[in-house]
Parts: sequence; structure tokens; C-alpha cells
Amino acid sequence: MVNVIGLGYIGLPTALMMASHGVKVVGTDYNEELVATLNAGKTTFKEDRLDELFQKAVQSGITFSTEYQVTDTYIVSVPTPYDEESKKIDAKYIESAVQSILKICPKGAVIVIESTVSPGTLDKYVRPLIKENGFIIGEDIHLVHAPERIIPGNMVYELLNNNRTIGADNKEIGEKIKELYSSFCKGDIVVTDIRTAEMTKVVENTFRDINIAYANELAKICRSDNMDVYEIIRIANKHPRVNILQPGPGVGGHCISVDPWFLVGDYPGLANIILAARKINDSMPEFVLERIHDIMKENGMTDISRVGFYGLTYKEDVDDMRESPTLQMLDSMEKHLCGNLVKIYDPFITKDVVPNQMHDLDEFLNAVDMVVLLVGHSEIRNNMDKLKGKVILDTRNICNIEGVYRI
Ligand code: SAJ
Repeated sequence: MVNVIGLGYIGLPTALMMASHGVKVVGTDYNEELVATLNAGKTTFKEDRLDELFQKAVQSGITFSTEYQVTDTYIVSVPTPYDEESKKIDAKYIESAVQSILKICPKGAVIVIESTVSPGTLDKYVRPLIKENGFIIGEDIHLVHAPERIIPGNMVYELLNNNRTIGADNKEIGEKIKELYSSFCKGDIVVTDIRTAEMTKVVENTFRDINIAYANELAKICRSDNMDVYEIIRIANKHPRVNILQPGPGVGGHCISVDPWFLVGDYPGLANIILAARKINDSMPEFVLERIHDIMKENGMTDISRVGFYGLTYKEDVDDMRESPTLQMLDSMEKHLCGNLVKIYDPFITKDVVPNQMHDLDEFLNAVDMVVLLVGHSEIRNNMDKLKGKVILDTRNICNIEGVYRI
């Protein structure tokens, strides 16, 4: 039996996927409300094909509990935030999960850490904890790092098809865990050591952050000298070895905007491109605010309450708002005392989370003269006509209406 600890964006789909492929699974989370929701037969976030997978897993016997289970395999999938100041990982959730496992697990149990961690985290935080509790690693407890790679919006497909990395101290244990993941994963599963697996995961997300930063920097350069960044990227990408990403209002989500900081925090002075990229991407929400200011001025607009932000999530067609550029913009505006004046709408966010949030697209559009497209949800892509007559700032390059402004 596998006990999956942490039933969030990664733990839940992973637990469901294993269960629906014949593995006996119990999902554990300390959040009683979340466990109650799952036990009532409902999923806790929106994701393509997740409900279908949930039904299959329930039929296959998955159960959910707030209690840790006595079993031989644990998969830990808890948050790994970083400390705002030091930029180093805050491993407290991993530590408390491992501590709870150690209280009940039998001799020879395998603890698989799925959460993304900074390189060296298992050495620095997890191994000492296991030793302090009187266990011998490699005999009483086996440690494995199996970082996830799935992208919100396409999680089910990617869980099934992506290649994976498994880091273990011991080849045999690595192969055993590989076999477990092979129950559902059709991709290549590489077995390596723990440190390499930790570093590989962070390096992957940093690669993307740097590439997005390049697109964002180009957007700023082109804006300053009146060039069309989208046309330039489109043409440059015709080169067989060039693939520039798209500029946008910033980088959100809990991975790409977080993981590179681990390298900056741990290798100050060495992580230079990485730090520059982080700074560029973090500067984008402010850059969009400046664009709004300039465009309002150009159009003789003075009333910020007639400006509407479309989109609160960090990217299209997900309901995840973590580190979203829109929230970063609102934060920044609050400092200038105008944050609670703009109107805000997102079809995926039905609860009120910010002031002046609206819950109907038509009402939202009626209440504003200028729309800032911050997220390219399918809803707005399919309703572009409704924006006609508005002043539009499109930060995602999804609107072709004449006169549209871009970043
Ligand atoms: N973005 C741009 N321009 C682009 C692409 C993305 O501005 O050209 C923005 C998005 O709008 C978003 C942010 O970047 O705000 C990140 O979005 P994303 O879709 O690129 O990535 P995530 O955070 O949803 O998922 C990533 C994935 N990592 C990589 O692509 C290397 C996923 O595979 C990981 O599993 C996930 O992070 C994770 O959990 O680490």
C-alpha cells in the first residue's frame, strides 16, 4: 500500500493515478476540510480530466484520511516555500511529514519525496532528522527523491506520458520505486542519485524562467524603440535552432517563479543569469502598470475605476492564483492607494478574493472603458467580439481587434 502525504495540486492527481492503475492507495492530508470534500466524492480543484480520474480511483478503492498510515511506501507531496529574505528553501512541511511518518512506519519503509526541493535539501534537512530519530538510512528507512514534472492544465496527460527522474541512494530501491511509477507512467524513467535528481528538477524550471525572461526583456527593448516584439519573435523562430518564448505580464505559479530562487539563495555570486532572469520576470507586473498609465493618458482617461483586469489566475484555463501577475499588480497598486479601484474578473475564481471582483463577463465589461487582458482563458478567446469599442491592453497577444495595445 502507498500512503500519499499531501493532497494538493501534485499529491492528489498522483494518488488518483496510482489508485486507478491498481495500486492500493491511501491519501493523507492534515486539512480536515479537504479530506472531507474528497470523502464526499468531490475534487478540490479544477483540472482537465481530473473528475474522471477521481471516479476511477474511488471505484478502485482509494481512501482519504487525516491520519498517516502504517505501510511500506510513503510519497510526500507537500509545499516547499522559500524564505522571502534568504531565498533559501523552507523545508518545514517536509520535515513535519517525515517526522510523522517516522512515528509509525515499519522497518525498511521507503520515503519518496516528490515535492520540489533545492539541491541538497534531503542531505541538509531530511537525513539528519531520520538519524536523530534513531533510524539507520539504508537499513531502517530508505530515501528516494522523485520530483514531479506535470504542468497545470494538462496534468493527467503529462502524468501518464512524461519522462520522470528517480533519485535513490541504492539502485535496488530506485528500481523498486521505478516499478511503482511504471504502473501508470509510459515515459522513460531514469534512475540516478538523489542530489542529481534534486538539481535536475530545479534546473528544468530555471531554464524556462530564463527563456521567458529573454522574451520579456525583448518586449521592453522593443517597446522602448517602437518595434513589434511579436513579429520579431515570430520571424526569429523560423530559424531552425531558435525558439523564443512569449512575453507576458510576469511569471506566476508555484514552480517557475520559485525554484530559481533556490539556486540564487544557495549559490550567491554564481547564479547570475538566474538572478537577472528572476528580476526581469518580477518586474513585468510593474511594467504593465506603466503601460496602463501611458495608455490611459493617451486616451484621455483619468478614472481608474473604469479600468478592468481580465484574469486573476497565473495562466490560462486553470484556477490556480499562486504568485499570479495580476495579484502582484494589485499589490503594487495598493502601495499607491489605487489597488481597490480597478474592476476585476476571472471566470475561474468564483469566490471573492479581491475588492471590486465581478462574477459575470458582461457586467464586468459594462462597468469599464478599458480592459487589460492578463490571462488568455478560452472564455475570452471565444468572446473577443465583446471587447469591441473598449480600449484594450492585451498582455498575452490573443486579441486582433484594431487599435489593441500590447506590452
Ligand atoms: N509564461 C510566459 N511566457 C511563456 C510561457 C509561460 O509569460 O512563453 C508564464 C505563464 O503565463 C505563467 C508562468 O510563465 O505565469 C509559468 O507557466 P508555465 O505554463 O510555463 O509553467 P507552470 O508553472 O504551470 O509549470 C511548470 C512546468 N515546468 C516547465 O515547463 C519546465 C511543469 O513541467 C512543472 O512540473 C511545474 O512547473 C512544476 O511543478 O515544477
